[in-house]
Amino acid sequence: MQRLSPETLSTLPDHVKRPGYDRSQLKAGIVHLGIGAFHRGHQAVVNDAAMASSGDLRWGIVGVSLRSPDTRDALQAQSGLYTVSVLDVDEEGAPAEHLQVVGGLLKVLVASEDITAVLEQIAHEDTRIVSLTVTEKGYNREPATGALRTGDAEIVHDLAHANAPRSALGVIVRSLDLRRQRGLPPVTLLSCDNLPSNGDTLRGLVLALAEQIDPALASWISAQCSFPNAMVDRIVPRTTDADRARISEALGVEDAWPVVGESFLEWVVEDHFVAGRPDWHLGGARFVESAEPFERLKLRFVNAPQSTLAYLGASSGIETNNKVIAHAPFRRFVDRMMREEIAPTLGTIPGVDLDGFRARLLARVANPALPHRTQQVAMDGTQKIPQRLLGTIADRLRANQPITCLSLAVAAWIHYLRGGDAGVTGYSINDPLAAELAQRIADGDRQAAELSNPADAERCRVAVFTAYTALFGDLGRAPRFIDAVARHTRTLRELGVDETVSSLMTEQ
Ligand code: CS2
Repeated sequence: MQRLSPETLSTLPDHVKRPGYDRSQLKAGIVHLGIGAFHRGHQAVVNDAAMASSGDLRWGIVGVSLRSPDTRDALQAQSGLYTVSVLDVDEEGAPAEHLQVVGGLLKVLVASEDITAVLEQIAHEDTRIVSLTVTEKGYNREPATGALRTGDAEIVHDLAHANAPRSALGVIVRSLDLRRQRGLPPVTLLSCDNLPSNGDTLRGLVLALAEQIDPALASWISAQCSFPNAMVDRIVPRTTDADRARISEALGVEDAWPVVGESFLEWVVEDHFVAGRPDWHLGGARFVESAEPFERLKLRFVNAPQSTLAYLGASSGIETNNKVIAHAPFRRFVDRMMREEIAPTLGTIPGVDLDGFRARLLARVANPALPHRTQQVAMDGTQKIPQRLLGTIADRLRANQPITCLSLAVAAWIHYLRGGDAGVTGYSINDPLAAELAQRIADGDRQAAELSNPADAERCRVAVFTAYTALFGDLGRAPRFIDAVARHTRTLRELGVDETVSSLMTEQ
């Protein structure tokens, strides 16, 4: 089979949407760090639509992989072209697929192979925006506070070798230094990761690192560059071999790395761009003065339920989130958690009806055409749980409100870390802090072994675990929190996930 490429574009079936502009006229205005599926199925799609509508072609994208050459290797032979498949079900419940070839990606650089090429690309006069989807762990931050983890191996490396950085933060700091030295204008740094106040967080981390390398550089960045906050939302699971085969078959040419996603897409961005920006609103993005309420909505009302379902499912042997939510007690549980315990912490958000939003989220997760693996969502819990669940719990405890369901979500994570239900096997914990987590669990078990009363022993296990301050902050020492979590971890271990959730739902 021939490859998807500029030469084979004209052979694609009519129903496949193609770039609506002349690719040869594109300039590389955007450098994107973390060229994974999410960026290719979200920002790049909006960017393509904006360029096609406005005719402003200064916004081609140069993608950067910090480590793995896989995306570059797959897309090089396709000149950066790839397919986005939108998978939904039609009115009769049958799967419906819409294919679109995205043209805005010019090339992919691999930082671990050629760091100079990456730094020079950002320090190029055409570059105006550096955007990022490097996942939560790519920010080298303390989970509870968002501060720079100065002891992190990558950061230690980048402080010693500022000219040849490995971390995203190090790449940004060094390339901004080159721009400053060359008298080039500043750029906008745009985080598109699921972090609270992601722009402010990125700014704080970049400045903290720059300050240690050269305080004058830190002042330049602080005065010249902007870091808008942004909320991003689209379910984009990892592409499977079956997706590759099906999409290539439909195209009539081989696409080595297409991306699959739902039709839902949200992008709410603060309009603070120091070097211009594409007309992304023409592609469905919204520009606002403050993204904060939308970010909170996303983390607490989309990501928290997704993580909760993933831990319930992964620890009871269910492979994908759509199957977890198809189980009635799990669905009722997450619905109740959202309605009773999360929604009241969200306040009023302009233009958002929380009941409608909740129903739509549950339907999005249930989409059978787009299975999202529980293990994929469950990974990197230390990097996700604080902003997805713990902030909400802390807010509720401050207001003296119940945390019955939220504490079960945290307990489900702990249950998952401990190996899940009896009989569930075959997964390992994928988390940058996995060793620390395992150590805390072992310490808790050892201390609990001294206690004869099972309730005291369970409380002890949980208290040792949640005393991990870098993750739980002060919340980890709050007796109400420890008691609530311990009640659930014990039931989960003794009865398993299904019975724990089912009995909670009949209890109320
Ligand atoms: C998911 C997200 O993998 C995960 O942790 O919760 O990727 C989620 O699907 C997106 O944030 C939805 O916008």
